[in-house]
Amino acid sequence: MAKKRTYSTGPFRERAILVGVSVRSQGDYWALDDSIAELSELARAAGANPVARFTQTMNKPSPTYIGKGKIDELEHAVKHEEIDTVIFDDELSPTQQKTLEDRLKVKVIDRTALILDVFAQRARSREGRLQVELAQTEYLLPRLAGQWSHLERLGGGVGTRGPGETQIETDRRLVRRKLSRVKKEIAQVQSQRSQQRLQRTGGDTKIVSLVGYTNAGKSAIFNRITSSGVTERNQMFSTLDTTTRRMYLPSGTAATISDTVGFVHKLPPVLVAAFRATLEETLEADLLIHVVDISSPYAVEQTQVVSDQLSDMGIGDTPRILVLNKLDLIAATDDEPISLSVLDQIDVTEFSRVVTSSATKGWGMNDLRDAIEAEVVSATPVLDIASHSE
Ligand SMILES: Nc1nc2c(ncn2[C@@H]2O[C@H](COP(=O)(O)OP(=O)(O)OP(=O)(O)O)[C@@H](O)[C@H]2O)c(=O)[nH]1
Ligand SMILES: [Mg+2]
Repeated sequence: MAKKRTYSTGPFRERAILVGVSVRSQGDYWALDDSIAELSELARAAGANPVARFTQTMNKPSPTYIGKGKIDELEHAVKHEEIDTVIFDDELSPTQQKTLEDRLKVKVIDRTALILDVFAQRARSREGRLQVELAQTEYLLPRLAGQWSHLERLGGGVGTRGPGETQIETDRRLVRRKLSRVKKEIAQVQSQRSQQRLQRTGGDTKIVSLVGYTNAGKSAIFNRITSSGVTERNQMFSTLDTTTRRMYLPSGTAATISDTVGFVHKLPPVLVAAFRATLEETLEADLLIHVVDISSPYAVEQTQVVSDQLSDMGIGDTPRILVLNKLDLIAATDDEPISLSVLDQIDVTEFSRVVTSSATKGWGMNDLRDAIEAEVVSATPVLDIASHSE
């Protein structure tokens, strides 16, 4: 069957339908439409072309993820819109996925598979690839029964790419063997890294780590502060590997600062677990710099997601500086000064200091250096909202 294309030239992109639900009893602070908007961005990043959205608000979770009537509607749309893939906004259980795939007769993937796919495309270093491979394999293991013969028939593409792909036709025993091999390799990489860290820090240099939502500007700030050339790009998950540099604080004291992988709403736990080696600098940091893109309409939600994920990782109590970045994108006019209304909506007591910045304009970098110095040298937390001075 010939596939519809939006344009006659350019690469073929799978036509996808996005599906999300909001469950009243679960009271998520992230609105359904916003979550689907982000899913759409992830789908594009993975190479799909989202052509329709199906959403439903329900009183309680459904065993089939969405209601019966909606599945009928979806089935109809899949047939008539020549859909290749249906993407669900939450992690589906293996049974849900199988049931939906049997019913819709096209590839069914979930948010987790999509995020793993984007990571698989971005992974360059050996460590990054190993970690994505680990996460994909952990994700696939409970889903192996019967599913992959079906998927192979449907072809690969979005949600099936990456190092995990080669295992599609193997059985669980082989996958388990592979899991232990990957884990062993990661352990080796991890021990090399801790040795390097020890050499670098001599054990007593303070460790500072940038954290934040993907695309917030962590790499841009890192480059400004350390004069490095880490990739900064307007796309999700540009950074997967941690880069660490020595930095000198205004008083001359040395510290190390690390740029690392970003967070996202509903970040799959398999991924966080697999990326433990990469996140080591963050886990062991004396100070976290939480970077927020203040120009995003979701700045408040994104800040909350990152705070929650840091708590889940067991580092909710590490001292933290809040950096409100991309200040240049919310420029003030003569009549209206810059609005930092985000500050009214987030719990600033989590942070010892707040700095405003624009990494691209170079605003606020000296304030940030001063704030880091004050935190790691004096270690007396004071809530001090500095305005940029450059
Ligand atoms: N206008 C403006 N753009 C910025 C600013 N800071 C970063 N950017 C841009 O925002 C995009 C994302 O920046 P990155 O530094 O790659 O973001 P990141 O937080 O490292 O993102 P990931 O590595 O994907 O998690 C890039 O296109 C940057 O040039 C800023 O202060 N103002
Ligand atoms: Mg980055």
